[in-house]
Amino acid sequence: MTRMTPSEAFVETLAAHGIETVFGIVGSAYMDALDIFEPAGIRFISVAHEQNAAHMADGYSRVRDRHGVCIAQNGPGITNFVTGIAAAYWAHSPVVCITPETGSATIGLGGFQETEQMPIFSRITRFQAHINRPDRIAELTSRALDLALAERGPVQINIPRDYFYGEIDVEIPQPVPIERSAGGPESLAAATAALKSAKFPVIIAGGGVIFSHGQSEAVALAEQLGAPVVASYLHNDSFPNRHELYCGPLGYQGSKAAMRILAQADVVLALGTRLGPFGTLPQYGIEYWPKGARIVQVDPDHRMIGLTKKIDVGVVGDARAAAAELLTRLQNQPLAGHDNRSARLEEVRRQKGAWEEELAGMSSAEGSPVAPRRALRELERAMPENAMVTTDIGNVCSVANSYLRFDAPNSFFAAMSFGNCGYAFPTAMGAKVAAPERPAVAYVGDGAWGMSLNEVLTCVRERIPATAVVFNNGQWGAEKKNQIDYYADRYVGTNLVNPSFAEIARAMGADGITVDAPDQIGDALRTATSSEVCTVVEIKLTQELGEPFRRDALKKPKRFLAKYKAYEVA
Ligand SMILES: Cc1ncc(C[n+]2csc(CCOP(=O)(O)OP(=O)(O)O)c2C)c(N)n1
Ligand SMILES: [Mg+2]
Repeated sequence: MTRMTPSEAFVETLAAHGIETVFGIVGSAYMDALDIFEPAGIRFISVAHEQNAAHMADGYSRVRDRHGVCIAQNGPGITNFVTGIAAAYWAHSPVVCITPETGSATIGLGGFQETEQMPIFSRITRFQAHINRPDRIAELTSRALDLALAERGPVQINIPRDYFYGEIDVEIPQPVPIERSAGGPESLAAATAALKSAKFPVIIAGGGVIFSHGQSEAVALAEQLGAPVVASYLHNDSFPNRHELYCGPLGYQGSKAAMRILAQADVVLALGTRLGPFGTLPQYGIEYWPKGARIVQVDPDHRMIGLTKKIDVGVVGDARAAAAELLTRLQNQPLAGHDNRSARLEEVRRQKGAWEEELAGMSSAEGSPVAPRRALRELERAMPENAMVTTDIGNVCSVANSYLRFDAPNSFFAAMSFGNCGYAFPTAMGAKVAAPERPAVAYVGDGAWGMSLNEVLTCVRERIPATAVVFNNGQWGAEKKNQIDYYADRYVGTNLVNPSFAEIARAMGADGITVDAPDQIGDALRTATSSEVCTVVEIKLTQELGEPFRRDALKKPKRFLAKYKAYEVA
């Protein structure tokens, strides 16, 4: 036991868990701890809005595969975190949300900057630690830090602001890492049997393959089975895209080849995926989910097993360990899918070829302003090998799903199922802080850019040379697409009036490049990603839009009242 202040115990515990970076905005509530971040080896990155601090922590955590930490002032600073933490929850990011709270002596009186901070985060965190006495600050902080990694999701550490002060005798806890296993013997035996008997096995490689560092095990298993591999929605970096067995990503604006191959499966190995419902909806009119196939699902979270799809075998296990175990069990075994291996591979080649040809045909438009798909193709061509790419929620960003290819894991950090506009840029900033040697590129729509551009200030101030590619189409396009398809072109709230975003970036002390022709895009991206300063590449696009997000959830409007009759669409 050592005598120290709770602030010292708190900061020492963060340091003991290897925390080097904290994103946030200063506040008196935790200034006593903040004051000793630097001597503890912790860099405090001062941002423009707390939501973005949470997104930066998310991006940082996804790249480092370690904690991403954010902190703010009690009350309004903390409520500003909510969207960022919800996004991290659905991205499975180990974000640590530190929430100093109003003082314990006056809580409940409605003093300054007071709100109940535990209920707000109760459904978007994996664990909430409330520091109920100053002398438990290290223990509870350490517990939260362990659980963020063990359960791969955000945790909250709620600290009454007066509990940073005082004197306590404390031992700083060391991290308690957990070992993950392949799953139970019975489910693994059933999974092996299913894969052995498969005539057309297909693997869905999910985020769990990345989180478990299981890419080489997944590759070995796919090769052993001769199984085509598709990536789950927005996990385009879960399997080397160059591999001959790789077909492409599923889901909205994904690969038709991946969908057509999955549709032929008789056994599906869903490896490290919860099979999120949005990511498995029919696309392009293709009902690709193989309803007759036997489904083997591997996920470390037993609550995800069989949640969204009917499955035949559920393995509660780690994707890497399970893949390695299945590989061992399948070695030197007769495989029903062995004889038609080359035909299957031929089918993969055929489907990939057809989709690439279709994509190329859609992506070759000339002219200024630039057609969105042409812009995405030019960006794809110019993307540096080791880039980290984040994508926002918007029509152009979503169409990018077909044009983003990766060979290494931890390269693609899309706004996942929470689907919030404003995710991509701060996440790219966090990624850049986590891996300064790699280019960090955010794809952002012009509407969403209005939520993020304030963080260019942070990039300048904190020297974070992230790149933003802003798709300037003068509209909240993804939502306008619904008005086009369902609401007789009545554009309520979807037209934008934009300034020059490149000029704004320059006024903020960053660089800005405006491009309005296809042949300028590659150079602009290369200049931006090799620059020492944050660069905003603004691309002037046509207003062309791809398929809407939610055909599954929209209906033509029906109106009963006479005054709204003209607003009915037959
Ligand atoms: C925080 C938040 N607000 C609103 C929405 C609804 N929404 C989804 S896509 C979209 C339009 C995005 O427009 P823009 O960023 O310009 O991209 P574009 O669709 O034009 O490519 C909106 C408003 C959302 N997903 N998140
Ligand atoms: Mg737009």
